[in-house]
Amino acid sequence: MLYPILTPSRFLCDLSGIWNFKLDKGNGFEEKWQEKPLKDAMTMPVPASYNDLKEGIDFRDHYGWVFYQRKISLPSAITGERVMLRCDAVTHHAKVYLDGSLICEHKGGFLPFETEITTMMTEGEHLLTIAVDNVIDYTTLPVGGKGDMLGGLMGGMGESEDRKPQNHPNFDFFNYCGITRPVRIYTTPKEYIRDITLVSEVEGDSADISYYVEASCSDSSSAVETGHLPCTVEVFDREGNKVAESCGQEGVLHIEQVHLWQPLNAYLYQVKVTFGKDEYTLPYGVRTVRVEGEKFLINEKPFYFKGYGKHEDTFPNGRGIHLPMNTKDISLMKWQGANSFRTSHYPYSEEMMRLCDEEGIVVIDETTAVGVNLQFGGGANFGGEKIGTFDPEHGVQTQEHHKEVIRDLISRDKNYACVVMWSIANEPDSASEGAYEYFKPLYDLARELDKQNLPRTLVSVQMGEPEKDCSAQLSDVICLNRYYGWYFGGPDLVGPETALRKELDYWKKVGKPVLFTEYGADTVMGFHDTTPVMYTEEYQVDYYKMNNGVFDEYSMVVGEQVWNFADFATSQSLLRVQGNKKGIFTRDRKPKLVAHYFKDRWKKIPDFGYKE
Ligand code: GCB
Repeated sequence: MLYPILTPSRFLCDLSGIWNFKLDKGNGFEEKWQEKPLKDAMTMPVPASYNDLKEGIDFRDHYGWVFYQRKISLPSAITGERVMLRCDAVTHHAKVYLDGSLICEHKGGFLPFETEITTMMTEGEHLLTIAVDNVIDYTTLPVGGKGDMLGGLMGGMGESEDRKPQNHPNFDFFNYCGITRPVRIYTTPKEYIRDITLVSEVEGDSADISYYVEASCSDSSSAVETGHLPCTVEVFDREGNKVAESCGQEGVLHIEQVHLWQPLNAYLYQVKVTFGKDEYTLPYGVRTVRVEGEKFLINEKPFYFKGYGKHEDTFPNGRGIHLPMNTKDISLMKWQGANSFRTSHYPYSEEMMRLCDEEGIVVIDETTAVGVNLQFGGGANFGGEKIGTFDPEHGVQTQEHHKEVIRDLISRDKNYACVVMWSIANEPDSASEGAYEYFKPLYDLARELDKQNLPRTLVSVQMGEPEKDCSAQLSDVICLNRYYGWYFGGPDLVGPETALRKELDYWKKVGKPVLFTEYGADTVMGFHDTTPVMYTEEYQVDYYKMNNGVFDEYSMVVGEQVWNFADFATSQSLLRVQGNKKGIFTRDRKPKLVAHYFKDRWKKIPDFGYKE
């Protein structure tokens, strides 16, 4: 799916601003709120998560639907064009109405969807309503559980009679929701470019970019392929010189003396596609990625990942897009010598992906599959009984939706040079019965859809036995979330060090690259002690020194992504002190002691060839 931009053939209008808003306590659809202006509405900015923007726990933890509404109209200058309404992310389930009629529905809170509104946008004002549901359960991604995921103690309690319905995230981040990324109207000519796919091969100092342009004509609902209009593709370098050109909807663009996209040294070409009257320009970096034995190769050189697991999490935006914070985060990463992050635990905004392409930040792109693990909360997710995550009757029912998410993610992100690996899931129950059968088709799907054949992984949880984890068979890179010295063994660091070595001895035999995608210790900024006790800044430093020392002993460890870049909001629980405090930076991006330790370490570790 193409990112919406303004071009000589495309008009673009951002509907960001203050919308009308109302919580639905259960009567919204019955009273047909979508049909008329909302009564007693409150104000709400779009895009943003709504939860932290008004006061009170009932507002913050609202369960179910909310309604957003505004009027829209179009300038007469665009009459005759195809008009699209695009929502970049609505968390988690959206029903979109125009003048009271349902025009589209979408499940999943972190990927874009769009619908054509050409014929409905007649002259004058129209009422746009977006109803948003935040309910998560065993059919959604992320997964909602039936008890508290952190507390084995609390796990079995589930819903008591006198509790009002509420979400129980089976994951450790606050269930922020609403219209979290821009809503836009854009136009195209009637015959238009529907999608562009680019795949690079590099040989010596030249590159061949294979391209595929999908084009459609919008008159028919079945979007007929059109081969009759001229299609040209031109590539321009940074200075605006044309360096390659081709005709037809499919072909190869040859670039001599190619400038490669390199981590922390990005180079983007502009690929301009013209199809009939339609024109679209895509920034594009040429680079290659592959795994060979124990190595992760970018542009054929062994890369070492230094960086983070992150969240899209700021105050008071929640998960709402925050362009200045994205820019600041990348600046802080560069200050420290970091070169990469994982989009834990959902796809990030397209603006962030474009920024990473520009800035040369390497990205592991993760789906929304977090919580596909019913062993959390002591495994007591079903009336106190333990049930298998992939139990056909009582387990998760997410596989079909999981496929949709993989399809939409690859369709959205396939051309970004920054994306070097697909993460199919975070901490699923991948060592349990049924896991291989659940995941094998998903890995196959990713391989089939991604013409670049990027490596695939799943990020594995410490609870499972490594020997049984299906990621050993399925993943191209073994990604480990490990908490030796925190959840496992803390405050002792000696026993955990031995245990970590023992585990790595096992992975060494598997013969694939190993990447630590999470390790960390909660640390409250300002807590200090001469004896480094848990939660102090000193303990966090010692914890990382121990773990990093062990990683350095193993040649197949190709990177360290710390958990987490910054402190972030979570559901309330006995283990969370106003959120998760494992940040290397605080939520407002002030460095903890350990940020300086990592700066020192990462500045000394080269991006390429660290363990040669
Ligand atoms: C994990 C999860 C992450 C949590 C983290 C923690 O393994 O992947 O979402 O926030 O642990 O801090 O417990």
